[in-house]
Amino acid sequence: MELLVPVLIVFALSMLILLGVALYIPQRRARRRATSAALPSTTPPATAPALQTVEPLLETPEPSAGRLVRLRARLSRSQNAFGRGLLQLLASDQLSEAVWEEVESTLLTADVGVAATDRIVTRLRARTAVLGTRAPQELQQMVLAELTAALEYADSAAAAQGQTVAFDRRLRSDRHEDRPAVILVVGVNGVGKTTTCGKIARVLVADGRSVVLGAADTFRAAAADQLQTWGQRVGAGVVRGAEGADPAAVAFDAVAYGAREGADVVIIDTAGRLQTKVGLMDQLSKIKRVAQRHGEVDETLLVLDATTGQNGVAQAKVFTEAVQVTGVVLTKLDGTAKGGIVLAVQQALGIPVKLVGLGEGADDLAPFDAGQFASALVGVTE
Ligand SMILES: Nc1nc2c(ncn2[C@@H]2O[C@H](COP(=O)(O)OP(=O)(O)O)[C@@H](O)[C@H]2O)c(=O)[nH]1
Ligand SMILES: [Mg+2]
Repeated sequence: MELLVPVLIVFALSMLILLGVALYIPQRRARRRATSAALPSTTPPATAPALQTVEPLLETPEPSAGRLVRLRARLSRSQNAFGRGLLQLLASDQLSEAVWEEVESTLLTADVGVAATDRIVTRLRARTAVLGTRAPQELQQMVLAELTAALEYADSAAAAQGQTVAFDRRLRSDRHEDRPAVILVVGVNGVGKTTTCGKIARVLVADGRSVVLGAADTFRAAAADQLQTWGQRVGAGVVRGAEGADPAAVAFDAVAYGAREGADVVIIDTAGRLQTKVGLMDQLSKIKRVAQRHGEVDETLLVLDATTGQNGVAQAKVFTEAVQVTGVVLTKLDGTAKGGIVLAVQQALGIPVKLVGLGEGADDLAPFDAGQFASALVGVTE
């Protein structure tokens, strides 16, 4: 009997412990289930930021690797006097006065322009003197760095002092809430305006955007025909007037049509005959004014032919006085070793080169990239 009491107490205690364990375990299981059930619902938001980053990519057509490879190949094939000559010079035993003069003339031959050449040579001389650098590879990297900086920044003198305001090279082609983006394309006859309109349309259409081309070059019916052929080729609608029609009216109609149809972008091609310089400039500013009745023109692209060299800078000045140019398209870079014109144009006008033309084909257009371009110029293969 005396034994029974402690046995009972032990029994009662173990029953209590068992009961507690039995009640506790299912609760824990339930809690674990709840947390694992919550997991899937917390994962999806992680994909949301990824979706957002896709949008900005559409603003500027990304350079496809193939295009840049082609740019390099073509620039180096076009007897790249610039890159090779420069490196040979810098590799000479003595960096004498005569060598620096030759470096200078090589830069000038490549159409880098007097001011930019001066700045680059002065900086190279200072750096080689301070660092005592003589290894060809280091010199090559130095030239590359100087050129890239000179190409990248709106004010390379300020960039040299660490104030780096890089050019904004995005092509403004985003549709507004209630109307399409409008791109006006201007330039002298034969530089590649119509071709560039077609190539830009191609990139935009490939991005899934609807494009309308406006044929505001009404001097010859053939000009509108050429644009129409491009439109058919790349999948863009074309608005044209009769031969000799008022170009400004065609521009107005093209924007109105684009707005009505809910197009994303309207690209207006213009005429560029210079013999009537004053007339042409008046006409361009009228086209812009009239197109603007629907809302601001987003982008006014000046097309320059790289093979015309420094003359292009003079042309550019005339155009910038008539219309506010927001970007330069440098065409026919495939046919010249004078790629330095990019620098000269940017420095003289303070306007960025946004696109480069590398051939007559629909895909021969690439966004300008300072680093890649400098490498191509200097002939650096990597
Ligand atoms: N090699 C080369 N030819 C080009 C390029 N862009 C245009 N062209 C050619 O230059 C010529 C004139 O072009 P076009 O677009 O009619 O010039 P527009 O008078 O300014 O409209 C045509 O034969 C084009 O194929 C380019 O980037 N490279
Ligand atoms: Mg044309």
